[in-house]
Amino acid sequence: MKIFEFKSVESTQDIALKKDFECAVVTQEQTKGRGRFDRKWESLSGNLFVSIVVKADIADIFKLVMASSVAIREAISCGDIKWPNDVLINSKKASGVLIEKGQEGFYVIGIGINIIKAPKISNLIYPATSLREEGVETTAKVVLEKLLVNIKECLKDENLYNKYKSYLYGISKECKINDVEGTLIDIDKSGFIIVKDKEDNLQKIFAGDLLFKGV
Ligand code: BT5
Repeated sequence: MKIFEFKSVESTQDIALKKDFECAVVTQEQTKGRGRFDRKWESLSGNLFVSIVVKADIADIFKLVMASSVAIREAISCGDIKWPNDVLINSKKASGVLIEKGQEGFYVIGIGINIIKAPKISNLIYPATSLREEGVETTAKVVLEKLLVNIKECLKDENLYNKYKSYLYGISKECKINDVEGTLIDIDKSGFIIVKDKEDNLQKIFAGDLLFKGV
């Protein structure tokens, strides 16, 4: 896979969104890194910022979600996946994923992993952490190499859903998502989370910010 490497860019997503072949765009630093819902992704130099262009269509979205988070989890050998695809270490956020539609027939998986530094942001529900702060010493380059191999393998893995579930954080915990409060029961094969609400109804939810009580 071709890898485009930069020293500093606004966002690797913007470059990758223009590519119409499978490749990866990586940078040492981002000046306008972004998260989901147009939120900011703090991009400190020394951490990993990569956007991977893959052939896919809308029906594959949940597969991309699962493959990216399992690939990250296995590349760093620690942590839990918080639905849909954050990776938390000790309930703190070390990695985030942004999936966007690229050129016709392609999707872009944007991955940020805090390798050596976590940004200091106050009032976060899931405080930021880095691998270094959690006692894992590695480099962006080493994690990137593993990640690219893992993503390819995960996209072909027939056991991906079970692997994803095995790393998933919060089953049976009390949670809140959008305006639904209850207990996280499960996640189905299409990517919906199933929450048992206070009236004991099962609610299926596809998108939103999942929060857990006491975290
Ligand atoms: C994400 O969004 O977690 C997706 C992050 C994707 C970043 C990658 S880096 C390579 C590629 N190029 C880009 O421009 N983006 C992608 P979301 O779930 O919306 O989380 C964003 C929220 O996480 C922010 O509102 C902050 O609360 C928090 N946050 C921001 N920067 C963080 C960091 N470095 N570490 C941990 N939490 C952070």
